[in-house]
Amino acid sequence: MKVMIVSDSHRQHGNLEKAIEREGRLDLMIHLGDAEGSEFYIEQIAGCPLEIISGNNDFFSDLAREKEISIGRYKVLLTHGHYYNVSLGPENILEEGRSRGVDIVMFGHTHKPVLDIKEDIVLLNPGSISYPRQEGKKPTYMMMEIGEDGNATFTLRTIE
Ligand SMILES: [Mn+2]
Repeated sequence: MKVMIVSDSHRQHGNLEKAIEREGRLDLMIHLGDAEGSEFYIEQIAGCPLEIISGNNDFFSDLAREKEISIGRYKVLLTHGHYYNVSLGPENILEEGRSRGVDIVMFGHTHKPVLDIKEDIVLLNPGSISYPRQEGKKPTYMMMEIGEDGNATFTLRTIE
């Protein structure tokens, strides 16, 4: 099972189109907010189901603010992250994920990728596919693949 995780596209889809073309057939696309009304377009180009939540720039959106979904045997919290002050650090979102008992917390908002695989929980931020802010400022997204043993592997991917 192949899952693409993106965030903070802010109505710029060139890099997202490149990423989709590069990865080939997907089983699921996850968007962690700030699509700014482009969710139908994104679902169309993904060619697979889309799980999406609203971000702090989705003012008029009727998307859910957060979701808990299952991917394989993993329980996953999808949240943009601004409710947990992720710009200041991961402490609050980590606590929220642990209190909900999820296996993976996926968030965005900072436009900086994070992949922190702890013993009890995974913190994952794919960065921004459109407006990266980490050092080097390359657009990023994350791939999650579930193998035949049911285990997930995560890969941070960069667009040059
Ligand atoms: Mn954003």
